Amino acid sequence: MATADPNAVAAPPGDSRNHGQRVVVAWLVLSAVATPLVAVFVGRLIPPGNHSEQSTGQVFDNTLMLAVITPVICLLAVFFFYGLRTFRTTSGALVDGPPLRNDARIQVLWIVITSTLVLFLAGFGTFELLQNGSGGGQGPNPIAVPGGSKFQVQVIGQQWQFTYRYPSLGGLESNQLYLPADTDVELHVTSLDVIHSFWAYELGVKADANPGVDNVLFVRTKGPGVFHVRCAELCGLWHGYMFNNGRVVDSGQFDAWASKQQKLYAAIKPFMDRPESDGGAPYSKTYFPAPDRRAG
Ligand SMILES: [Cu+2]
Repeated sequence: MATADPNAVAAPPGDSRNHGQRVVVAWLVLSAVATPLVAVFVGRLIPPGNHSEQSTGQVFDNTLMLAVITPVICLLAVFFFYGLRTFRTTSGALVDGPPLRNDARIQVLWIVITSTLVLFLAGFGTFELLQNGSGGGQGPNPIAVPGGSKFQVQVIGQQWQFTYRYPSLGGLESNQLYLPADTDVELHVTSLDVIHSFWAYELGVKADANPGVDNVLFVRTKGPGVFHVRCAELCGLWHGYMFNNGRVVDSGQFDAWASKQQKLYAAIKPFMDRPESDGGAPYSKTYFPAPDRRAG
């Protein structure tokens, strides 16, 4: 009596020539449906938010990258579930699947698609970086400088807080970062002691705060809102507590805040300042480690 050969290759279900076509059709349909849905509905949820032109630009970049990657995820999903459903063994017997042979068309297609994707993303990322610095600190000599007048704020990191100095408000110092809405802001980020990193999350800007370095970054604020400021560089024991909220406010609110802070600052400044002759630090764009007092 003839017995079944345990090493026999199982015949592929259906017409094996159609598997590739079916996968491609399912993939194209799923991608055509999923990509716009992802771009429209998921894109708006992507960090860092829309408090500045820079952060809006980053949301756009992230949305575009997500849209580009959606067909890739769709292909993986279709391939996985098609394979799972079509080639799943039901007999329970462990047998080898049909032999796989190379297909030059698939290999060429794979190389072309992946190369195109990678080169596109590299080109796109480089373009966006050169266009506006993408919200990063640009060092003391920035290359992507927006035109027009800019509202200047100096950000000084120290263990373990940020101090904000407003040259246009008579050198006012505050531990609150208030910025006027719809304004080009030029931030000068530096440190008194160790390396910190100034990260205004919803504004989409981040710059290292290094002693001895005036790290310039630009941000164009949008409408009023609250944003988070964090130190993003491990800077010592209380690094985890080096955070605060900042505010973008309209011009009336900003002026009210500024005049209130100026009065407060005028009242406490005599107690903060020590003359240079007594070892006090003069106003500077940068500082070096171990000054014997706070900035200002
Ligand atoms: Cu820090």
